[in-house]
Amino acid sequence: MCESEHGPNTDDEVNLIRAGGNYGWPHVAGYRDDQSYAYANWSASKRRPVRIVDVHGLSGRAAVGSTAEGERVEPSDFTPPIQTFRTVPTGYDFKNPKCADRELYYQCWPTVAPSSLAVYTAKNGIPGWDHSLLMPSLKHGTVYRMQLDAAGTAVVGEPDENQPLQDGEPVRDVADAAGRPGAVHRHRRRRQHAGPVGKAGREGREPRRDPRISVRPERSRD
Ligand SMILES: [Ca+2]
Repeated sequence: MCESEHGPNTDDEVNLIRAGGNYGWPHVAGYRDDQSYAYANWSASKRRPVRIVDVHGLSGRAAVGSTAEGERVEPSDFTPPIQTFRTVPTGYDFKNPKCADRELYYQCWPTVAPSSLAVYTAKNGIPGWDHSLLMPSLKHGTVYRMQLDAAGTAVVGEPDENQPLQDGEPVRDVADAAGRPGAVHRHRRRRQHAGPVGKAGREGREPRRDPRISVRPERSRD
């Protein structure tokens, strides 16, 4: 069983889940590499109420201190992810000027914001995609594809980021469509779009049936 998860501001990750495994959180994000992440116990804050600590700006850590990834989890007790996304080196500037308006810097953080994960096994489906993991992104309007090895326990090579959909809006879910080899359902909110990955249909048009990609709208939560 595999799962995808958000990182705090870097290191979205995919894990191969096995019983009893320690996957690190909250002491480790991504790999146990001490890059751009250190655990901060916000509940220990005394000098400043947690509610005003600048969590998003990362400047409130002095109020509670922090521990490096290697301090709390031993290598022998840690199961690393089979893939991480957007690991950045220590010293990375998380305050991208593009997101300075109202200081919404988190919108520019490196995370891709995975929304789900699916195993693609359609042997006669999209060429080259058999035996892959598909991970949609809420931030980049695309579906990341990871090629699995023969045993299905490791990712081979680098993820294929595919071409972003034209509208760049969140992709929430993908799934094999039973009886339609190669089809992928892209669940969206309110709108209906259709087309292969990299080509979005026009808003309001009846979804076009495509041998590779089809769409059904996600139920509105409004
Ligand atoms: Ca790490």
